[in-house]
Amino acid sequence: MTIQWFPGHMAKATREVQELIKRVDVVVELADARVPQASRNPVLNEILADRPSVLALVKTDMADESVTKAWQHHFEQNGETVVLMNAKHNQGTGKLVQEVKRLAQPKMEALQKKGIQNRSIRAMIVGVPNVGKSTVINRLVGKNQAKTGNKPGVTQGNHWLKVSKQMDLLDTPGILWPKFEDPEVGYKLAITGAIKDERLVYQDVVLYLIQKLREHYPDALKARYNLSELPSEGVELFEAIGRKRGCLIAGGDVDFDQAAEVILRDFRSQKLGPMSLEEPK
Ligand SMILES: Nc1nc2c(ncn2[C@@H]2O[C@H](COP(=O)(O)OP(=O)(O)O)[C@@H](O)[C@H]2O)c(=O)[nH]1
Ligand SMILES: [Mg+2]
Repeated sequence: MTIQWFPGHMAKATREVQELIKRVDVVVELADARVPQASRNPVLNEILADRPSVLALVKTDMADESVTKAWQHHFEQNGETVVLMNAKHNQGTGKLVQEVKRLAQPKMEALQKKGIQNRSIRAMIVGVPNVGKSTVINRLVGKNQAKTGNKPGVTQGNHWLKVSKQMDLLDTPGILWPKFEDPEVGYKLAITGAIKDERLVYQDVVLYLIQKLREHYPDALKARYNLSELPSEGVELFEAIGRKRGCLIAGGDVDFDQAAEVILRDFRSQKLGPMSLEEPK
């Protein structure tokens, strides 16, 4: 397994997010609906201090609907506020705004008691690379984007985007790196595109993906790659798919690098259908 993190970089990124969080009333944490656990940062809870947060499961159009529902239930059982979103059909934005307002309510009431009126709610987005932070920001801000500007009383360098009369959004989303002592977390992040690293060994990643899909979505695999039976060994299945897709090197052996690319591209571009890579326990 060659997915590596630089602990120094991770610690720096975490500190930066921690500083940004101090400026907002509510944090919107994005997680990929296909890997809701793997794409969350376990440290976030600590750096939130007592700030309220809402968990937005994004890219729900790419995930298995019933598994996403199970995750929502799981997180809600743990007392979390969950919103399901997808940019493809522009779903969830209104619900997200509503939940942010609800979570900010105690803070806003406290400010009013101190005589501070008409202070906008301040929110920020956090999440792993490529999860959809910019997309959600654009959805929230929409045509108000032009009305951005500095806000007095806030450390210079940060800009606020207007979501509505009552809500501002920090224009810099916080990038969080998940911890993964667990190699499966690394595979899941690589498959879903959170890690783009030239040192990634895509054959390992794709072998993991194939085994997952074989277990949970055998029919989709059979249909996509025109296979009547799925070999039980992951490597054999990998090879069979490569052969079906004509990924061959001279002499007729399967080119696993090329096959890995094809399979990963199929998964990421939804050619296999909506799929989730993990389920709540
Ligand atoms: N299918 C689908 N794709 C999405 C969704 N949200 C974001 N994306 C895509 O995911 C990729 C990364 O999104 P981006 O907002 O740049 O992520 P960021 O790195 O967290 O800012 C882009 O190609 C988006 O079009 C979604 O809800 N559904
Ligand atoms: Mg971005």
